[in-house]
Amino acid sequence: MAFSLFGKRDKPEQEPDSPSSPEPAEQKRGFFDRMKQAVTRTRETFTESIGSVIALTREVDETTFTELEPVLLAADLGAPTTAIVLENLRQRALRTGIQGGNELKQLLKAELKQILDGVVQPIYHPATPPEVIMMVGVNGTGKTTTTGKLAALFTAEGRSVLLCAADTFRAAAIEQLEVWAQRSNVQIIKTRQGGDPSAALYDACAAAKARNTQVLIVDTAGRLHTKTDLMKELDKMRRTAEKLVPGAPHQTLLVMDATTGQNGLQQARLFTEAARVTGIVLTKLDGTAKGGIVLAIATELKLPVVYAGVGEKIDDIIPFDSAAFVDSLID
Ligand SMILES: Nc1nc2c(ncn2[C@@H]2O[C@H](COP(=O)(O)OP(=O)(O)OP(=O)(O)O)[C@@H](O)[C@H]2O)c(=O)[nH]1
Ligand SMILES: [Mg+2]
Repeated sequence: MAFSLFGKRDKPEQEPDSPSSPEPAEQKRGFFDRMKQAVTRTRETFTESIGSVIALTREVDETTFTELEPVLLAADLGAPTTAIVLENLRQRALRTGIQGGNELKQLLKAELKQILDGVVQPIYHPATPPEVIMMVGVNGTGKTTTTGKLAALFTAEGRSVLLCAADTFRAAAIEQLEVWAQRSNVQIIKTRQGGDPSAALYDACAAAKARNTQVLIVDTAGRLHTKTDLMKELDKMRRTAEKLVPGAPHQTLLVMDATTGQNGLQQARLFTEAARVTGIVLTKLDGTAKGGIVLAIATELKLPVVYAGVGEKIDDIIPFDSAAFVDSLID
């Protein structure tokens, strides 16, 4: 493959299925290693704190759970999720009659994985292209960067991609997306700054259909869920896409900044209700010790994290995998 999903684009002229393609197992290893690296800060604090709880645990009892509570809260699981995890853990511990701390660690891992798997939904890819993916969220979370990264990721998977610059609001937003389009070597449809984003989207849908492009990724302007006009604008964009492409947008991804923690979660809750979000992209996971927000997203938003952003470079994106995440979080 020209572009090992997580490596550099070193031989762009090669076919996607050329012999240098990483094997799926190798690719999975790559995802795992990158996830492990991204949650280093969370793991270090989490594992250390769990370690000290376990070190004191001769027998798993109520004190163990009381001591575990601040550890989960510190990793940003949030109060409701922490309560759910502890209660389920109590039940599991009772059922299985566990003794030592290491068994408790394994049960905790199983519990966290189950929470994440509980909200996974199969992604619907339409039989007839294009698949339209809308990127939404509050200001500065990483929508444009993620749009660029996804363009490269999908291209590396052998899918054709078109970008739509539907942030006509912020100065230089269109130019920013153009840079990403060049980096991933994909086409872009744009209008002038201040223009109607729905008009740009209309043109992009028409172009994607005419060119038989497989994926159309729409970068929208940052907005607060409280700005009614701006939320209506998103609605208008949805309707425009639907008019040209049946079922579009097929995915609406809310881009959330992991470093904003519980505040971001509150915003996201209101946003998901208003914008019919289908999944979360959690960015800046590399810069936080509060990676536990992934679990709060699952229990409180009932939405899966589908991609994690782990840096500012084009290949700093990982398709989210619950097993890799939990194994990375707890040693
Ligand atoms: N460390 C890190 N930085 C990121 C990540 N994703 C985005 N960023 C940075 O976050 C900043 C904002 O990214 P943008 O992509 O412009 O965010 P946006 O949501 O499009 O912003 P607006 O369009 O203004 O709402 C940039 O400096 C990016 O480099 C990530 O996964 N990790
Ligand atoms: Mg942007």
